[in-house]
Amino acid sequence: MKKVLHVVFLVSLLFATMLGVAYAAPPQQTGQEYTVQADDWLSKLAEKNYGDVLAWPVIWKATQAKAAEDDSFAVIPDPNIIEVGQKLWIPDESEAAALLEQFAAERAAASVEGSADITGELNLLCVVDLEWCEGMVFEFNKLYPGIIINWVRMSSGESLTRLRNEASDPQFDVWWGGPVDSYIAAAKEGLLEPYDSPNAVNLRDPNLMKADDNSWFGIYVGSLGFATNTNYLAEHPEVQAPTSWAELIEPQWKGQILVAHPSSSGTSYTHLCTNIQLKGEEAWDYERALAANVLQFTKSGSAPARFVGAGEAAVAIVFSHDIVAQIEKGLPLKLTFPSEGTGYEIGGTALIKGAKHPDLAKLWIDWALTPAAQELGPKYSAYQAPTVIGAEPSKPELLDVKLIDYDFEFCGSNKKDIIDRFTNEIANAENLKQ
Ligand code: S7P
Repeated sequence: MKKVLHVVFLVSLLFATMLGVAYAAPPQQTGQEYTVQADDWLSKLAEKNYGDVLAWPVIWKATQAKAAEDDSFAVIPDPNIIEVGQKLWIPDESEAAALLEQFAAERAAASVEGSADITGELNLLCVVDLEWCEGMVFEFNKLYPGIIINWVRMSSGESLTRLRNEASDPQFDVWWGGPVDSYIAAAKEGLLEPYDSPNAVNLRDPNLMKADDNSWFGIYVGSLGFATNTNYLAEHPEVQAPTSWAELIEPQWKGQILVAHPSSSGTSYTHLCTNIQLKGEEAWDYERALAANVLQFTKSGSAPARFVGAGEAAVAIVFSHDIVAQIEKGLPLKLTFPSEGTGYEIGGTALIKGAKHPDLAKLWIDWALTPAAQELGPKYSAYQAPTVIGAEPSKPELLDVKLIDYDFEFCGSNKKDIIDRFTNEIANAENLKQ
């Protein structure tokens, strides 16, 4: 997975200004067949054939069109992964130019312009940090000043419970933020309404970044890391900031670790499901040993970084972008990653089934899938990587680490059982640190 994401983000950096990748059948099919060789990338082939690395979507989409009629051509769901021996179609230069124009037009049609004429109320269930929730409400209102947004910030687990409890009379229209594990769980329980957003064409990797039935869409990506208080390190020269999951259960960290409880926090659920994928059944012994070193479980996933920054404990397990946000605010923290591999999240958004204002919820989702909306994060201390083409990651290095091949389907489908087991066998969800 690391390789895949690494390539995705490298490509995104190279092609931040690319003209678009929306699919359309080529007007004419003049060109040549090509068999992928070792070390080929679509961008390399675009440069070789058109003198323009940015023209790689032409080869990707033209090959997709060919594959729809002729199964000897490669099906390439993710343009960042092509394999030796795959058959591609390389359109000639005039066809390539026509396709690039067509992609640009489709991309323009998939942007959001806003309107003062649209009025109404939108009830937003926001799961990211408060500052980002507030900022995005403000930004959306700049585009749609006639829409009154009533919003509430909750942790992931709480928001899922709220949607379950309100299923017969939903109070929210749109859900925005929090790892998609909860969205997958909600979709399975019939709590989400599929919506075919036109802006899903912007997604870098639709296979990974949206539900097959469009019941949720990915809006950002972030990896888990460790935050260690640098004052603690200075005062305890015998210890080093942890660089493995294994170190966290060593006696030196007794009472020095803060992490959220997975029942309330999506961050902590990502950590738990990461270890289940890394260790299988042994993860439960590991989590038991880790719990013995935990000072107190918190309710919110990002709060441990703040508490550790304030010196309440030495190490926090938190999403790396939330650690960076606290470092940028001046807290004495060092960010490290586990050498065994770390988990990552895709943050989601979805239309809630039975929403009372579905049209406004759809406007929010369409907007959330634009590069303009996704590049707003850093303005509000949110450094997750975007999911759409045309938006650049602000901190690409946070994904250039050893990532596990996180199985969202497994973690989403089994969320309730895994959390129940954790609560029953490891730590109950009472007296969580607020
Ligand atoms: O905005 C930061 C962020 O960490 O918040 C979400 C998080 O799951 C919400 O907090 P909980 O862990 O308490 O559920 C993440 O999706 C997001 O990256």
